[in-house]
Amino acid sequence: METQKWTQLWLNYKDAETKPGTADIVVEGFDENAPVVANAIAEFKRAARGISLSLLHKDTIPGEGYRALGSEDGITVEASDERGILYGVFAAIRQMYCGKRAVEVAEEASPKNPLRMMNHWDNMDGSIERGYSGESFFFENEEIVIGDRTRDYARFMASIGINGVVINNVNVKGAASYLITDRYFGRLSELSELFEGYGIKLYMSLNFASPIEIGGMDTCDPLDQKVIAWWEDKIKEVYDRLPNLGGFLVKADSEGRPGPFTYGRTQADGANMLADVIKPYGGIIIWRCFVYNCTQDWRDYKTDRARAGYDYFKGLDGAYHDNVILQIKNGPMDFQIREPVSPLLGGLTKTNQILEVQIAQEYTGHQIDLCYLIPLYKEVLDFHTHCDPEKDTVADVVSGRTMGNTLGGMAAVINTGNDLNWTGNDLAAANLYGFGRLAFDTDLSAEEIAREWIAMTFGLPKKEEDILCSMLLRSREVYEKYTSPLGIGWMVNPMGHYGPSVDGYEYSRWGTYHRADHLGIGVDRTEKGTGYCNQYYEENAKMYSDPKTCPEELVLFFHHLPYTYMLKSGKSLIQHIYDSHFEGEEQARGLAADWDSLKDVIPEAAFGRVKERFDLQLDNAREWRDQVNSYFFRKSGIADEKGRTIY
Ligand code: GCW
Repeated sequence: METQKWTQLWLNYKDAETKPGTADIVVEGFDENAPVVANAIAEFKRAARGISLSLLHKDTIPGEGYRALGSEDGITVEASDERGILYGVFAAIRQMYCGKRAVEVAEEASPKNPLRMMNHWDNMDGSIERGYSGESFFFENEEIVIGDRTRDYARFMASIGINGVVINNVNVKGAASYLITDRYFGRLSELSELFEGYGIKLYMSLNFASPIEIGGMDTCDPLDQKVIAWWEDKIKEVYDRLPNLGGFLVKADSEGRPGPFTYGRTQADGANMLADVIKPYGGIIIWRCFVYNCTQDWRDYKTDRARAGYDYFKGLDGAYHDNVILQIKNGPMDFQIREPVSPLLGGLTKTNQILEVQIAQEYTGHQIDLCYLIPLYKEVLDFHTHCDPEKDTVADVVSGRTMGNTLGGMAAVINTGNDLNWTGNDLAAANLYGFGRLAFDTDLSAEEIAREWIAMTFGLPKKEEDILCSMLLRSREVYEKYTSPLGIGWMVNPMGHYGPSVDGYEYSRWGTYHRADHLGIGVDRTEKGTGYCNQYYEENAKMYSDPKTCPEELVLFFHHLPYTYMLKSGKSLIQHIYDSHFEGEEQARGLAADWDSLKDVIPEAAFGRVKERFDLQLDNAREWRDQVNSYFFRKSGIADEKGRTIY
């Protein structure tokens, strides 16, 4: 049986075949046989047949940056290093597939973020935690898989400027604990080499309890001399075999994972110990701040999960060693469709920071529902933390502009799997593409990115491009409207996290409550409540602590309000809940109808795949609408002013 080959996403080079095959390649100041340069040339030949290419060394161009310029003689890419060459070639290809002729190509850029990383939550049995696009293409039956698909993956990542990939789940269990042993070094070194050829450093997630689990010791106390000695030997062994390894990502003391708290040590004790051990090899330790009490009592109104990251990590600002980076989720809870920005971002002023976002649509529709997430990432990046008189946005902080540090950037939980189209929903690839582009250049707009992705993936006529672009740009708000209202989050089915269950998390241990009763809803996070508001700098603390100045889309995140509370729109809170849910469902149907209108211009297979997803999305939107509206009607006893059907 013939198996269909996977799609080429935004590198599908539809027109390339029609062009004549030979052209000159000139390389000056680089070794044309060096893997990165050779891969750049191969990519160019594949995408732009018949066009000449010159690759020139130019010291004046910043690291990883490039200047790509077209002329009658073809394309010239100048850079000071090999990654710059690779990115410059991809930039030229992008411009040509976005409508420029070769002579018109002109772009000069260098990355705004030093680290631009993908985090895979892939398990070694092939499953993917929160994966909605099939199984892992890195792991199968506890073995590492390397093939054509791995190379295509690396090409896609290089084309959007990704320079680091963590291949395994942050929940490191079973076989994954053995990734730092002889059992896997051979394959890992092959993978690392393949990645290096595309400017990507290999990283792995690490089990903090490795000394116990694979070392046979009875402790993993980070201050124990025997434990430190064990790590020294282990890391030496790892770097003997994987000299290019970037370092490790660690989830400690979180959701049942082991960590320094067991031994009465701090997060800094844990991170610094590993960082010191890995330092001689140039490695880094990326330490996650997703640490909170996941065995909370729902009766307890004082403990607030939103506070946890700041409470655990802020006090140690300045104590983390210089090859430690703290990785901070964009919001204080967990990747909801709307959350305020984590107060740790910029709250820390002496510590390297990476912003973590989730491309995998765990709470945003499982790559069934359309949800273009770039506007959400933009909001986070543009947020003024007030940590500095000038350079105070999250983009400033994580890029290193605020502190003048060189370790920081952006990481994303990726949405890929071994589905033929990589991302389950073909349109979810826009988030994958968009994250990389945005991490490289945080000034790009959500619309520019959407248009690039559409042009490269589908190459549509203007009118149809506009339709698809508008669909993407509307989708996040539509999803927000038919799911949980005004920043409250969490009304999802527990465990799976798809579909509504208004009280699904209300009486659970996870610290995720909406506190609705017959009079009102919301969590009081002001001084009178949990005090979370005060984790922000004064300007923001003040803004959030008053429902009148708090951005309305977040008002229930910060305040418990009566259903009769009047919003700026002149609507009561309850009426807003009804209206937004009716509108959201209707607008979801609008998205599906727009997709139908593209039938003639989208390749048949992709069209059908996405159409199936829209059918499911409409069921989902309807379910959300009716469950949420009915729930609040029954709680409040207040009827919909417009008399629509509520059950
Ligand atoms: O959102 C939660 C997920 C877990 C995940 C965890 C984390 C990898 O539900 O599946 O575990 O976050 O970020 O560590």
